[in-house]
Amino acid sequence: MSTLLKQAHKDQLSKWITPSTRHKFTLLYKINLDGCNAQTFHSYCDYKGPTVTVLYNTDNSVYGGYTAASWNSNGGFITDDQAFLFKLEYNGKAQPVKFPIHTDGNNAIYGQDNYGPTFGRGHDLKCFWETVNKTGTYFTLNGETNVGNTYNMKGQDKNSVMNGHLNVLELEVYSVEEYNLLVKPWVENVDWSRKFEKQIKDNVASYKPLSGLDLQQARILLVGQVGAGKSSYFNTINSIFRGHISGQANAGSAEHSLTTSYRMYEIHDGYASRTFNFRLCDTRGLEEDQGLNDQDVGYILDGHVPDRYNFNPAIPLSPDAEGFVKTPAFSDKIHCVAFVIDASTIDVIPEKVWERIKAMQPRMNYKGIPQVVLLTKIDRICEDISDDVSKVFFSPAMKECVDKIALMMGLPRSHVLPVKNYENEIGLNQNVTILSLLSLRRILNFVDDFLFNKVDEISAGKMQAVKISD
Ligand SMILES: Nc1nc2c(ncn2[C@@H]2O[C@H](COP(=O)(O)OP(=O)(O)OP(=O)(O)O)[C@@H](O)[C@H]2O)c(=O)[nH]1
Ligand SMILES: [Mg+2]
Repeated sequence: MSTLLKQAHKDQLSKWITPSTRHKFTLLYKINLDGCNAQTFHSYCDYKGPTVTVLYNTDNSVYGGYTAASWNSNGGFITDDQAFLFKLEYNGKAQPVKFPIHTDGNNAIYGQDNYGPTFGRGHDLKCFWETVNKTGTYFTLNGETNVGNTYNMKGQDKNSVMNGHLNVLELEVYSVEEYNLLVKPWVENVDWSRKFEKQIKDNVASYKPLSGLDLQQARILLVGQVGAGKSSYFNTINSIFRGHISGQANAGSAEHSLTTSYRMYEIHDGYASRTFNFRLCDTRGLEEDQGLNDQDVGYILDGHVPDRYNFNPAIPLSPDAEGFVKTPAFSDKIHCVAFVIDASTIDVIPEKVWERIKAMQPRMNYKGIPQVVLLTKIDRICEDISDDVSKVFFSPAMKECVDKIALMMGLPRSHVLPVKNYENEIGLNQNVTILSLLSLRRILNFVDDFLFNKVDEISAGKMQAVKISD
């Protein structure tokens, strides 16, 4: 489940709240996740400072209200001369309009335990009260839309903002905080120059796995939730070396995983036949009730799964499957795992998907396989990064996200690698390229750590053998 507030919405709201100031939006409450219940809303949103409530209706209109005051459940009106109602989209088209509160700021919001978010006396926008159950794909909210009482609607009415109804697909409440970019980056020594881009590109292109292990190509496994950006990561790296945007792997949005077969992608040096000494192994996405499971991952880690193996949710992978590699060599195995996690959805990843991710880790730990997190879609969590990817290590929102994921995954922060995949671009961008290659170079360093350990293990084994034969 993802959050619906787009970066363009955040930028617009940010301008309305305080122009020329950056704001961070943190999801507090979401009816599809938490249930549409007034007490639940208050338990998540009371005393949280400024918040924005956003409704997404069945006609693709997006609207809501902002208040700089905290919600409470005391049963009275709250004054706030900064509050406003707004519309962002109407029938799927951007139509941003701010509806400010009348000057005294009285009756801005109403805080009562059995009322959901409620704006204005009368009420201009009372989203719901008590509990509303979902009917089919949407919620028929039981609130009121008597707009124009407390907020200046600038000639608009409930039809031109809310399509005259309260049938919503989603309602989200975000806390809003001002923030500034950090003065000092939290990752240092990253140079965003053309020279550095070339250097790191050469570095990755000339990567060779440690000798003595009969390994030509290191295998990096991409695993993660449906739509996290696994295939897009391969496309991004592939594009960089192709010299233009490429969509070799099928990427996009779908209810279930778009990638259905296991692919061990090679990267070519431009259009030459030479391929690099690593492969990116793309998998089917994890879902609550289907998709890759712990046992499939075990087979992949051990090198049993052939390229292009088609995952069938109805038939679990077994040694009887066609092409199953019965006696895999070390070169068939996985040498580093990259958990691909969408930075913009970390607060709404379903519990079951987390459980699936976490369940894979003990197996990897036991085998000593290094794990990293590729934190994708970072352009969606911070407006500065969306404008300019080189701001990534100056962004407090990004740092907080990295810290959170590191904690959730039980990995050091240095294993969490932010990336912005190529997705809507039509040409390569130096900063996007540098950040992607930084992540890949880190991964290859982790592969080397694993290989060094393997070599140590082999020589320790030989020593042991010599001792025994002595
Ligand atoms: N804004 C943004 N969108 C991204 C990024 N990475 C991927 N996307 C988009 O996210 C959607 C899903 O990406 P995919 O690469 O298909 O995700 P996947 O993990 O391979 O998904 P499945 O194969 O379905 O499990 C696509 O529409 C991508 O364009 C990113 O860094 N930023
Ligand atoms: Mg995919």
